[in-house]
Amino acid sequence: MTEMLLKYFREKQEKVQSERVYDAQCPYCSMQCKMQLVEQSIVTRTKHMTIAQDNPTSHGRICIKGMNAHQHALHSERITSPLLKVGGEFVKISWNQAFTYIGEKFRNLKEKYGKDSLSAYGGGSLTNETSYLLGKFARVALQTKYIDYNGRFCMAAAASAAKEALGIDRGFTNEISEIKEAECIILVGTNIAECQPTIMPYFEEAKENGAYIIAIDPRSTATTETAHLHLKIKPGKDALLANALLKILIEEDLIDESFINNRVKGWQEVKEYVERLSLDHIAEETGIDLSLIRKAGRKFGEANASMLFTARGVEQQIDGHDAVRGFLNLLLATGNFGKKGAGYGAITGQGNGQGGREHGQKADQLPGYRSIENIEHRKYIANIWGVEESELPHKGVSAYEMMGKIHEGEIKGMLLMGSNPIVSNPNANYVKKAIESLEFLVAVDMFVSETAQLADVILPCTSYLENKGTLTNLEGRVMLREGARPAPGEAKNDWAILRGIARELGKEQYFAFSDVEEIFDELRLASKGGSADYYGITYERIKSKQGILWPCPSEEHGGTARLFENKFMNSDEKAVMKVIGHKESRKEVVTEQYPLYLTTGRIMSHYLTGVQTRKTSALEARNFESFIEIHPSTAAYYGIEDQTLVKVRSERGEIVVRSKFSTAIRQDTVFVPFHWGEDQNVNMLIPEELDPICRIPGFKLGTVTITPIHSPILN
Ligand SMILES: Nc1nc2c(c(=O)[nH]1)N[C@H]1C(S)=C(S)[C@@H](COP(=O)(O)OP(=O)(O)OC[C@H]3O[C@@H](n4cnc5c(=O)[nH]c(N)nc54)[C@H](O)[C@@H]3O)O[C@H]1N2
Ligand SMILES: Nc1nc2c(c(=O)[nH]1)N[C@H]1C(S)=C(S)[C@@H](COP(=O)(O)OP(=O)(O)OC[C@H]3O[C@@H](n4cnc5c(=O)[nH]c(N)nc54)[C@H](O)[C@@H]3O)O[C@H]1N2
Ligand code: SF4
Ligand SMILES: [Mo]
Repeated sequence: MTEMLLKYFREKQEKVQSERVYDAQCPYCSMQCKMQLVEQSIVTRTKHMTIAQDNPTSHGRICIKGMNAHQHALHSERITSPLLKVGGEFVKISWNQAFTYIGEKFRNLKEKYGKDSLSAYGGGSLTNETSYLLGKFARVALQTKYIDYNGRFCMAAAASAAKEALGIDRGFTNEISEIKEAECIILVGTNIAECQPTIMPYFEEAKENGAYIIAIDPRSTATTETAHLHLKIKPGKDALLANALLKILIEEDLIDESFINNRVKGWQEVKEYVERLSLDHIAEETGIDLSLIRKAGRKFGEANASMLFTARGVEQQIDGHDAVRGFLNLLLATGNFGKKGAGYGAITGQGNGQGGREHGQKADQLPGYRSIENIEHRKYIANIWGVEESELPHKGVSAYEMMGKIHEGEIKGMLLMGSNPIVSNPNANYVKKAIESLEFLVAVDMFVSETAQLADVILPCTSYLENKGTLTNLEGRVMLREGARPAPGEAKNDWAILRGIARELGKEQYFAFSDVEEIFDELRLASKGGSADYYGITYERIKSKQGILWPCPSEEHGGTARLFENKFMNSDEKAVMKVIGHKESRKEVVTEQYPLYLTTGRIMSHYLTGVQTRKTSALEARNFESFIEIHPSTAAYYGIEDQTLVKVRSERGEIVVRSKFSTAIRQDTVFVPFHWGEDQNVNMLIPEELDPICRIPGFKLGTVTITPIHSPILN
């Protein structure tokens, strides 16, 4: 009887079940894996699952974050109507009320303190269309010079290094499929196995084809474990190591003289400089055995085609620009550009980290990677926007420096879109005070993040499932995200929110877009002739070709798979080498009071400040709190046991996290991820110094002391 009943119900279930499938693209890392959300209604219940879709970059792969991404987008804590803070509590208001109130506040601040009292702060999760519009919104609607974004913390060093050395910053100089053609690959400060997991098969294939892989990281990670050689460097010493490798290439006669003579400037100075350096001294300073450095240099130089990839381990340093230049010197000296299986890749971080830095959210940039200080560039963009060149503001300051401008009283109001700065900025206590002291803060988010909690108004935006637009992946491939699911409640697309506020500021005519594709068409024009030229890319073409690699200057152009085959992009078509001197003095060094190096980064299951992944039960179940990775011998010295609470203190603040013993880390170094806020926010410990060239903070190097917390209840 029971079986019959079950059969009856099963059959009935199948009858009433309905299924909807939404095409999607992962909201997280720069691989931008294609996927589908399957929504099944079964009697009274709706079930969701994410499945992978084939595409030229991720080939039908997704990782654990992608697989569970829908959990945050469908979460009950999504904000579904505008919220106004009244007496310390958020109350729901209508969009009309919100826009009117924001317009009034921004206008008042402008009248009282001037245009530059307003600011915009963006992020690399925003689509190209929103990034473009946010840049235009700051310059045309707010009319302020103060705009920057979280990409300043992410790609600034690699971007500025590639731009100066090679004349263009496209992340990867080659299509991703060329990785398998390389004979030697150096991975510097990148943990791709946890941070871009679906890229790993490319490296595995390269290995199967005989490639030799070298990883440079102070920790053993899932990535270094796949390498043939791991150089376990002391944090912050990468620039020195790059010079040592170059000296070895010279000593071993592995330099490509003809490539240098024809295509590179600055070689003599660099050569003379590194020849004077002592390899023994560098080995001691970097903490790496000289024989291993020599082996790495030989393998790299002897290969017919070598590739080198950098990520935040080497870039998020106060000499990040120079350190990347040091590694670019190696590729230039060996002629490893413009041919199959040879080239450079800055492994982009956020989903639209690449496109987000090309279209004008950066303080000194206009769309198409144009410069806001170049008169021709200003005129071109002013013309597209229909304003006078003289009306365009000049460059502002970098993201962290905006916090200084708030403290100084120069910035009074901010529109925050797609970032959680009180958790992601260095020197986080100072940053929290800055945000708290703003006269008016509007946060546009899906959730009440730690920073949104401090806002006067929170505006609900749509998620990756609901917001259509283009994003540019780590190869430079412009992809179209469908965003076809209806928005929950009254949530709006970011670009529509900008249009609504612009209207209140009397600038409606500049933002009168009725559809996201119209914004893209304006972006195409604005980028035309710029170094990030998207002019030839249309929604139709993206759909039919599954993404197009920029530069793509005309609709007849197929996109650019490999850069620099015949020329570099600097005006004289040559690449530029740079002498990397060592001004170590600005970096923190361990002292008796703060005897350990602190480095920070990521783990597989969480994303950035965790606002989205901490709302994802499948991920939260894996790691629900932060930790400190520490060598057991170091822990023993401080009387710390495994899995116990530890106070970690720097000159700027302190946090409490749980110990996690690992022999994989250097004994002089501890590692803490940055996915948690409040008393686990590791950025309260991170110094405020910035790289003088690209203004990236040194997230990868602080000095701390640690003490056990002997609490029988807590432990
Ligand atoms: N799971 C997950 N994936 C992500 C993200 C995430 O939050 N979680 N974020 C995305 C974003 S925005 C970014 S920017 C990327 C970041 O991607 P990665 O840069 O690969 O990630 P990190 O963990 O920050 O740092 C990489 C490695 O640098 C090492 N490192 C630390 N100090 C040094 C040093 O001084 N020298 C060298 N050579 N190495 C050092 C760390 O031990 C770490 O293993 O990941 C993207 N993907
Ligand atoms: N110690 C340390 N600090 C670091 C780093 C490190 O390695 N170590 N890495 C740095 C790096 S590389 C990065 S990229 C930054 C990132 O740090 P943040 O800029 O703070 O990035 P998220 O945590 O992703 O915050 C994004 C916020 O935007 C919301 N959001 C997501 N998608 C959208 C959208 O489409 N529209 C809108 N309006 N909102 C959206 C999310 O809900 C979330 O609240 O952190 C930096 N900070
Ligand atoms: S987090 Fe990155 S690798 Fe994982 S599914 Fe998303 S885009 Fe792909
Ligand atoms: Mo990033």
